[in-house]
Amino acid sequence: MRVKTFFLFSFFFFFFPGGGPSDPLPTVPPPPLKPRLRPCIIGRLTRHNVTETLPSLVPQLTEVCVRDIVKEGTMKESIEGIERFDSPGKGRGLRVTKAFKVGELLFSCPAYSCVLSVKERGCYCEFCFNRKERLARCGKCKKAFYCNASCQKGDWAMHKLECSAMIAFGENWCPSETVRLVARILAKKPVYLYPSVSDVEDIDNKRREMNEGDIAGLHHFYSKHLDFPDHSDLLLLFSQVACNGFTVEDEELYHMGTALYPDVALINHSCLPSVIVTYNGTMAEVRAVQDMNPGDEVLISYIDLLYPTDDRNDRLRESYYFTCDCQECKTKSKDKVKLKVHKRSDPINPEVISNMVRYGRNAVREFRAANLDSHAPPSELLEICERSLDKMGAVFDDSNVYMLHMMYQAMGVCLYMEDLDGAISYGEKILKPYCQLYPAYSLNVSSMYLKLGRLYLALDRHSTGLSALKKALAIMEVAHGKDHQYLTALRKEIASQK
Ligand SMILES: *[C@@H]1O[C@H](CO)[C@@H](O)[C@H](O)[C@H]1NC(C)=O
Ligand SMILES: *[C@@H]1O[C@H](CO)[C@@H](O)[C@H](O)[C@H]1NC(C)=O
Ligand SMILES: *[C@@H]1O[C@H](CO)[C@@H](O)[C@H](O)[C@H]1NC(C)=O
Ligand SMILES: *[C@@H]1O[C@H](CO)[C@@H](O)[C@H](O)[C@H]1NC(C)=O
Ligand SMILES: CC(=O)N[C@H]1CO[C@H](CO)[C@@H](O)[C@@H]1O
Ligand SMILES: [Zn+2]
Ligand SMILES: [Zn+2]
Ligand SMILES: [Zn+2]
Repeated sequence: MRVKTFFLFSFFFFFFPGGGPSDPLPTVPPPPLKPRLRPCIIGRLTRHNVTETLPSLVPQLTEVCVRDIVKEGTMKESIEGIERFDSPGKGRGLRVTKAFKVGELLFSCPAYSCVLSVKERGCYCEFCFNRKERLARCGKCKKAFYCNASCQKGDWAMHKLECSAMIAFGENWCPSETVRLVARILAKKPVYLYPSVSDVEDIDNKRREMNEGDIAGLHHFYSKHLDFPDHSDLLLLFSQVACNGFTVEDEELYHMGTALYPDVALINHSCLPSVIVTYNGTMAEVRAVQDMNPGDEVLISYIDLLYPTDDRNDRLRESYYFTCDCQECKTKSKDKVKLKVHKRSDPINPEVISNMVRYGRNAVREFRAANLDSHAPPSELLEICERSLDKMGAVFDDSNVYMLHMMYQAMGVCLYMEDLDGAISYGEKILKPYCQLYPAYSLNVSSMYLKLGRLYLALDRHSTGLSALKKALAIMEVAHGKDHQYLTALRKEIASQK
């Protein structure tokens, strides 16, 4: 999945007799309310999954962008100030034809297809992704929530793929989010691209295995409503969605859903991005985070920019099949601070440091594996964090990114366990290095200010809380735009404290 988060490719599926009632448009009963979980439930465990091997996918696959499967997805010539260009060897990209200032909207893009995460049901409308206090739920499955009958109606073409199936499968209804998105794409009957056999054969085994699991899940949960293309087309489609899908996140960076944005998928990667993508309902909005001049390429980051150059490029190769050659990757100017070690009178042996880096990377993986095994109790996750922080702390400074990574995870676990003081103490250590290591307008930084600010307020530390929220607000004005509903809500939150 493009942009920062790695999407969980899960493929549990259980066999259970299918079938179910036919599909009339259900009526909305008086809204049975589900309490709003925000703004302060900030702790949920992360759900990243990563392929560890280097896939040997043919390069064309990244070029064969989602646009090839999505007929309507062609960029409209009418976006003023933006044009497509093809640079030989580098593939396609977008560039600006006029100047844009920091915080200016370059363009917004409706989702070709999107799906709300199962975990977020009841917090957001399934159709427009608006966050509302009182959502009405589907009278039939009682699982999908909407603003009102018109949102429900608007969503029915997609929801009917799942409504009766969820009733029929009950507890056993568990397609992955990728499967759910692919089902929606298929329901829109895009024009398929017919890949040559070699494209599909070059998909590495691990990814192929995941895709096979997802294809089985698709057939299992969606066969009633969909005609499926060939197996090889499906394999390719799943790979394309993996490369081109965007994870939709809220202002605290919690995963809300997954979507396809064909025009945004045209934007190339840089570790020094010129734009940032945020979400307004189901729309993606692209705003400048650097002043841009005519001719400048529009560049976003596909990955988390916290990590040093080698780690970033491992991630890019694993997931997007290319190596970045941006200025930061060439000069590695931030690597040294990112890997900061303790100052000692006798310098630490380089071998000790590189061993510790290896240990740090393993700790990241170990935590991720334990986190994905949803049976691991929070206390065990916290122990992994604390153990690795202890060990790395002998060599690494607190601002070292491997330390920060584990502190960030620990903070997530504390929030999950509602240990607000624990969360604050990790958050306070994280914040300053985040501000130094991330670019000037980073959602990782603004979301950390938000989480901390809300934690302080929850513990009645008003002035500290307010000043953190104001810091978040300043970044979000650039990233989300001054009128975004998150900002309106945040300004209210700030005003209500006075
Ligand atoms: C940065 O933000 C992304 C979500 O956009 C998140 O997945 C990632 O864990 C964050 N990284 C850190 C180190 O906070
Ligand atoms: C995570 O990805 C690996 C493949 O890299 C897969 O085998 C594993 O099942 C995935 N975990 C979950 C929970 O989906
Ligand atoms: C239903 O909710 C949507 C989204 O909030 C809104 O735009 C629309 O006007 C509402 N429709 C009716 C009939 O209330
Ligand atoms: C969000 O989208 C709505 C319409 O869907 C639009 O009126 C509003 O201006 C957008 N907000 C921002 C901050 O772009
Ligand atoms: C989609 C696309 O054009 N990707 C290119 C982005 O830039 C790198 C090099 O910096 C290319 O390798 C990609 O193909
Ligand atoms: Zn709605
Ligand atoms: Zn329903
Ligand atoms: Zn780079």
